[in-house]
Amino acid sequence: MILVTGGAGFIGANFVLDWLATQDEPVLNLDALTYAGNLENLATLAGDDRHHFIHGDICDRTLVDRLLAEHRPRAIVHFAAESHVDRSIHGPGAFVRTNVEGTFTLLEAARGWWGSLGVEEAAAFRFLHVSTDEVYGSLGPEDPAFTETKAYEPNSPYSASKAASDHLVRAWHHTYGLPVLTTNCSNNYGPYQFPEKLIPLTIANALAGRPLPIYGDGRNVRDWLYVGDHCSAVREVLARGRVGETYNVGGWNEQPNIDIVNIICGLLDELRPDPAGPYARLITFVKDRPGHDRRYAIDARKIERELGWRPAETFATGIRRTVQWYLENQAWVENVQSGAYRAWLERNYASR
Ligand code: NAD
Ligand code: TDX
Repeated sequence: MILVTGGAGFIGANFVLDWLATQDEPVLNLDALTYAGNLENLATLAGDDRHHFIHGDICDRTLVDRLLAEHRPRAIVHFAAESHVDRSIHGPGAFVRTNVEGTFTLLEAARGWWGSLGVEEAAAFRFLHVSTDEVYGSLGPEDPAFTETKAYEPNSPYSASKAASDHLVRAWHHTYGLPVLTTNCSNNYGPYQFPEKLIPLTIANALAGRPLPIYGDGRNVRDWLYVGDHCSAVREVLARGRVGETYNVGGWNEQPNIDIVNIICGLLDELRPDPAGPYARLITFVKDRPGHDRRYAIDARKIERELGWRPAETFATGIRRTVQWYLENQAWVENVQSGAYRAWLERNYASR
C-alpha cells in the first residue's frame, strides 16, 4: 500500500489511475477535495477495492497519524497542494497553510511512524515530495536550464510556499534521517487539468467562443511535459531514486505562451472547425501577471542518466491527445466549471 496525497487533483488523479493500471499495489488516497479536487477524475475506479479514498486534510495530524498506523503504507507520495499561481497572488494564506504547514504535518507524522518501524521496513520506507521548477526562479533568454544544484529564487507566493516545503523535506532527511525523495517538474498538461491553467483554459474558452487571454506580450516561456510522463518519472524515482536526492523532470520542450495558444487553435481548427472563423481570432492580450517569471527550462539529464527515464510523448503527440480528450469530455469541463461534480460527490460518497 502507498499513501497518495492530493490524488483527486490533476496530476494526483492521473498518477493513481496510472499506478493502478501498472502496479499491483493498493493506493490510500487522502484528499481534502478543494475546488481542484474532483472524484469524477477517478470514476473509472468505482468498485476497484485497491483504491481507498479518504476525504481529509493533510494539516490534520490526528487523521494522518491514524491513517499511517491503520494502513501501514510503505511510501507516501505527496502531491496535495494549492497549485495555481494567480490564486496565490490574490490569496496567499491557503498556499502557506497547505503547502508549508501541510507538508510539515505530513513530515512530522511520517517521522513518528517511520521511527516506530523495524529495521527492514524503515529502510524500505520512502517519502516522495512532488515539487515544481518554479522554485528556481526566472531565467534570461541565454541562461542554462535549471539543474538540481541551481539556487532557489522563488518569486510568487505559490513558488515560495513550494520552496519552503522543499526545504522542510530536505531538512527532515538531513536532521532526522527520514528517507525522502524530491522531484521538481516543469509545467504539466493533459486530461483532468482544471480549466484555470493555460492549456485547458484555452481549449475551454475557444470552444465556448470566449476570449483567449494572453498575459503581457505572450513571450514568457515554459517547459511543457505530458502528465503521463510526469507520472512515470515519479514511479521511477520512487522505485529507484537515491534517498535524499532531488530529480528535475522536464520535457525538453520550451515554448512561448503565444505559440502554445496558436498550436491549440490550429488543432481545434482541424478537429472542430468553427463556422465563425479560425480560433486564433479569439486571442486577446491582457494585463500581465504581477511578478510573472519570464522563462523556465529544465535540465533533466540527471533522471535520464541515473534512472533511464525518458518522456514517451513529444509535445506534438501530447497536445493532440489532450485537445482530443477535452473535445470528448466537455461534460467534465462543464461539471467542474459549474460545481455539479459536488452533487455527484454527495450522491456517490455520502455514506463514506
Ligand atoms: P491540483 O490543484 O490540480 O490538485 C491539488 C489536489 O490537492 C486537489 O485534489 C486538492 O483537493 C488537494 N488538496 C489541496 N489542499 C489539500 C489539503 N490541505 N489536504 C489534502 N488535499 C488537499 O494540483 P496539480 O496540478 O495536480 O499539482 C499536484 C502537485 O504537483 C502539486 O504539489 C504541485 O505543486 C506539483 N506540480 C504541479 C505542476 C503542474 O504543472 N500542474 C508542475 C510541477 C509540480
Ligand atoms: O490565462 C492565462 N494566460 C496566460 O498568458 C493563464 C492562466 C496563464 N498565462 C500564462 C502564465 C504562464 O506564463 O501562461 C503560462 C502558464 O500559466 P499557468 O498555466 O497558470 O501555469 P504556471 O504559472 O506556469 O504554473 C504551472 O506550472 C508549474 C502550475 O500551475 C504550477 O502548479 C506548476 O508548479
